[in-house]
Parts: sequence; structure tokens; C-alpha cells
Amino acid sequence: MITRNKNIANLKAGYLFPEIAKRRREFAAANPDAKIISLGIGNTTEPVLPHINAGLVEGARKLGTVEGYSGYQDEGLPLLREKISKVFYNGKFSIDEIFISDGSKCDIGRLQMLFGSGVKIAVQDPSYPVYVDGSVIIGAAASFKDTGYAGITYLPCTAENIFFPNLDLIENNSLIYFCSPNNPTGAVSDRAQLTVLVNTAITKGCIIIFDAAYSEFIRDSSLPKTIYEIDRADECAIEVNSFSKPAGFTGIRLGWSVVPKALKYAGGESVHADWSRITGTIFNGASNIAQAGGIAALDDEGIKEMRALTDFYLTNAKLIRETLQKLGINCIGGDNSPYIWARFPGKDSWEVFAQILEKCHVVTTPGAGFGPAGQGFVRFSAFGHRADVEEACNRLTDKLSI
Ligand code: PGU
Repeated sequence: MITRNKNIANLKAGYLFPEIAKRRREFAAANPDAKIISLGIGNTTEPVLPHINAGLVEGARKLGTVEGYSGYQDEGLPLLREKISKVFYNGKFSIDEIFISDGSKCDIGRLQMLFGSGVKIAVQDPSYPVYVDGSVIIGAAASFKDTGYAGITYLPCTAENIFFPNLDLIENNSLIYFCSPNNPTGAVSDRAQLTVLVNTAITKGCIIIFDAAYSEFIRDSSLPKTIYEIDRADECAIEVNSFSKPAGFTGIRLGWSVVPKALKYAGGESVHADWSRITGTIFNGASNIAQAGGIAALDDEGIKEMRALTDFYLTNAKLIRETLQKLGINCIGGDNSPYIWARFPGKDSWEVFAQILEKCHVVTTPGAGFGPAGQGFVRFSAFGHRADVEEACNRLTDKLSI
């Protein structure tokens, strides 16, 4: 018989969100009358808004016509790539530096092929679990200990450092995962902090994978929405982003990666050329219908709709944050991001998760699932229907005294 890829055996337990879904199902089975509300996984709930939806419908209609039909699109429809460069990067990138994908999670997984199993990894702790689990699958990290995986440098982001890590911990020649606005803490790094990040990467010969999936939730105009607002970031950073959260495309699937031509490996080879080679070989592009929706999302009308949708979720976030604060629970995030990171000092976060589920019938995400420094925290997601969020807030107010 064929043997198992031993990297897979190194993965710790199951992936976080299916594990939470399992606990929710178990609770629902034991409490059939409970009306459970999810503030757990960051999954969008509101309908796609009309202009963007019309773009999707039109994209599907055209496929049924001789003139409008399209097949494989390699790295993505040129018009979409051009609009992404213009809307998000002020036209800084040529269209061949923008690679359209079926979402940023998929790109995060595929990008690791560029660096292989020998690479050293640095991640914010806590962080979106795909960075760590993807590193384990590719063989860059193994042998889980209570404090994390060997091969990964965890960069604690704590209340004490206001959720921006000590970059001195990063080893030379590392691949750095960095997410801002951050999942799960909701913290957004400012220009000075990202400047230090870029300078550190350049000095230490590192490459940053910058995850900007929540950039459209930034309302404070002094905060950078992309790493490329920082000088020389194109020499050291790849950026991943997505239509999932701002346009409600979580199920439609559309994202992109920016791989600048200026980015080089230690030997001077082009990262861009390798990424073209990899995506051309193992990825056949995002759905043309999704791409038509993405083009509509980047029209003036579509941009207004994305603003309205993100405003809606930010209002949910404000309701949740204010509810928690009134209960005396210390929290951050939710102002320029859809996540609120709530602190329960001295408590086990899976225990707090269980208590909130039992008392309030509200699903959250335990902080420890995002890394060792997430212990003692719980993440609340602002993605939900308004009535559900209001009901969840009422229940938290009435029943939560942890
Ligand atoms: N990057 C970050 C930082 C995310 O939080 C998420 C989704 C993604 C990428 C995925 O984006 P796509 O473009 O849709 O692929 N995080 C959610 C959903 C959980 C999951 O497994 O992706 C969350 O609750 O953290």
C-alpha cells in the first residue's frame, strides 16, 4: 500500500471551523429548542447588492451567446485585473502583476509552493489558521508542542503590545504572514508599524505574504489599506485579497494576488515568473461569472454597494462591541474590521466558548484556535443578519456573567 504524506499526520486535530460546527451540532442535538445564533465563522449573510448581482447575471447570460461566450482565462479577465490595479493600487501594477483567483484562502495555500518545505515561517500569534496549517501541509513545520509548531516563529500579539508584534523575533530569510486588518484580533496596523515591517523584511531577507482580506472595512483614512502604500513593499511583499467579505462573494469565490515583478528570491530569480508558472500549471482560473461580478463591483455603483455592505457589518460590530463593553468585558477591533476580540483573563477560551453557547445559545470562536497567544480570548464575528445580532446582544446582556 501507498504510505500517507507524513506532513498531514503532523496537523494538530481538525481545522478550526469544522470543529466549531461540530460542537454547534452536538449542542443543537442535545438542545433541540435552542435558537442558536452564529457569531462564529466569518461567513457573509446579506444578499449580493443589485448592481453587482446584475453583473453576475449578465456574466451568466453572455455565456449562452456566441459573441459573449468565453472559456479558460489564464490569470483572469484583463478588464478585471486593470480595474483592481486602478481601484486598489492607484494603477501602480501592470495587469500581469495581478493574478485572479478563486479566493484568498486558495491562494494562501498555493503560494506556499513557491517556497517549499525548507522555508522558515513567522506568523502573528494569534492568526488565521490557514497560514500555520498550510505550512504544516507543505512540510515547513512539524512536531506540535503546546506552544506551537517547530519551524514556525510565533509573534505574540497581545494586549500588552497593543496587538502589534515584536519584529525582532523574526529570523533571517523567513516567510512572514501578516494580516491587517487582523483576523482574529481586529487590530489594524498603522503606517509607521507597516513601515517597520517592510524595513525588517528587507533587512532580514524575508518575504511577506500580506493578507488584506478585510481592507475594505477600514474607515480611518490614516490607516493603510494595502502594504504597497509603504515604500519598497513591492521588493518584499506579495498581497492576497478577496471579494468575499466586501461584496458578499464567500460562496461565489473570487480573489486576487499581487506578485510584483520587483520581488526576487535570494538568488535573484523572479518570484513573479515562478508564480505564473505554478498558477498556469495547476490552476485554471476563477469562474468567468464570478469575474463578471467582480468587474461590476469595481464600477462606481459597485464600489458604493461594497461600502454600504461593509458599513452594515460594521454597524453590527459596533453593537457587539458596545454590548461587551457594557458588560465590562475588555475588547478591541470592530471599528475598522468585522471582528471583535474579547478578553476573558485567566479563562480557557474553549471553556468561555462553551459557556456562551450554553447560556446564550450564541456561537463564537475560541481564541486558542488561532494560536497560543489567543488563549483567554474569544472572537465575535459581525457577519450576521441585524435581527440576529440584536438578539445575540440582548442574550449576552441578560445571561452572560462569566
Ligand atoms: N484571509 C483571512 C484573513 C480570512 O479571515 C479569510 C476567511 C480568508 C482569507 C478567506 O477568504 P476567501 O477569499 O473567501 O478564500 N476567514 C473566515 C472564514 C473561515 C475560513 O476557513 O476561511 C474566518 O472566520 O476566519
